[in-house]
Amino acid sequence: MLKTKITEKFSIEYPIFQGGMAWVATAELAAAVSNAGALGIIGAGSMTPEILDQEIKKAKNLTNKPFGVNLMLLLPHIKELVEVVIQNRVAVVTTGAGNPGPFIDRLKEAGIKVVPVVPSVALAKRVERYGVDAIIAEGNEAGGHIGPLTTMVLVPQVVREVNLPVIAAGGIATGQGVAAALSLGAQGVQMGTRFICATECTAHPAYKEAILKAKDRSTVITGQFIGIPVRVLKNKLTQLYEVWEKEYLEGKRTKEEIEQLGVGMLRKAVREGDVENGSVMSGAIAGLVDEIKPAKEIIEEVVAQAEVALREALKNFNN
Ligand code: TUI
Repeated sequence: MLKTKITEKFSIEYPIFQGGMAWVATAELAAAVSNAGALGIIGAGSMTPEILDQEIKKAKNLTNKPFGVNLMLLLPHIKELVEVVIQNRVAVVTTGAGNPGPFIDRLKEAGIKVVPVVPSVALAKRVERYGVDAIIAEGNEAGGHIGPLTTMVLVPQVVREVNLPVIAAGGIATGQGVAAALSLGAQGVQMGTRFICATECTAHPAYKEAILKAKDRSTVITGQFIGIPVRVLKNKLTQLYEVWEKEYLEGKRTKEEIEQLGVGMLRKAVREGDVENGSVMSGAIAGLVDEIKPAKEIIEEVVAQAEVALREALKNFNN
């Protein structure tokens, strides 16, 4: 069940990608997700080329299934990271936070499937011309660095405008969300926040606890005014952002000062467990995540829920 163009193209059992979250998505999580029949993804956003090389090798020891690597395109050493994924013949590369154009030919020549995350129809059409394999349309319900549009409006417009399979991301943590994404024309989903609370995720227990405790209004967007919108859980750091962003609008602080506020803060939250002063990146759907369990159980639950939700929706429609 739930076979789509995505399961076919990526040789996976379920049309589910795990978000390649920086500092969070290590080899352990990626391998567990891939072993469970979805696509695990190592988040290279926090890694040096040497560490990424080690993580890929670790994942290969933990799974025989395909897995991916997410490349955060704003990193200064992005070219070296591209070389590492090519040398290691990784099955899939997803990209985020920029236009992957300059790297696509090299990745494709190496036989790597390329799947960019896009926040707009314009970028979706551009990357389609470059010859990518699928597109992740990520709405601003997602955690971390986000674009301006919601999943509800972005996904169907990308689906209409491109001839590639589309994976919906942002705000999906349950099978009901998967059913909604498929109804919008997506052929698969990417989930990030739900997998932070996988047993195999190596994030600090306090980070997982913060996600479990979150409610519907627990996330906010910081950095909006300086052009780097990032969705995080409210805490002492976001209160400071609020004050500094107000001061920025009054001309009392510079863009650079506000940028500095975030430096090293994701690591502080994910690895040190300082969820008050660190940046606790989380999707807006955190309120629906209320259990830590193995990736396999998360995936099986989500797939079972999706099948029920799709059937129920049709039944309600026909009544
Ligand atoms: O990349 C993400 N989410 C992230 S990256 C990250 S690390 C970070 N930390 C602090 C500040 C900034 C980054 C944390 N979360 N999601 C995928 C994503 N891609 N969201 C938005 C975009 C995007 C934005 C602009 C993709 C392409 C793009 O293109 C601009 C252009 O050149 O056309």
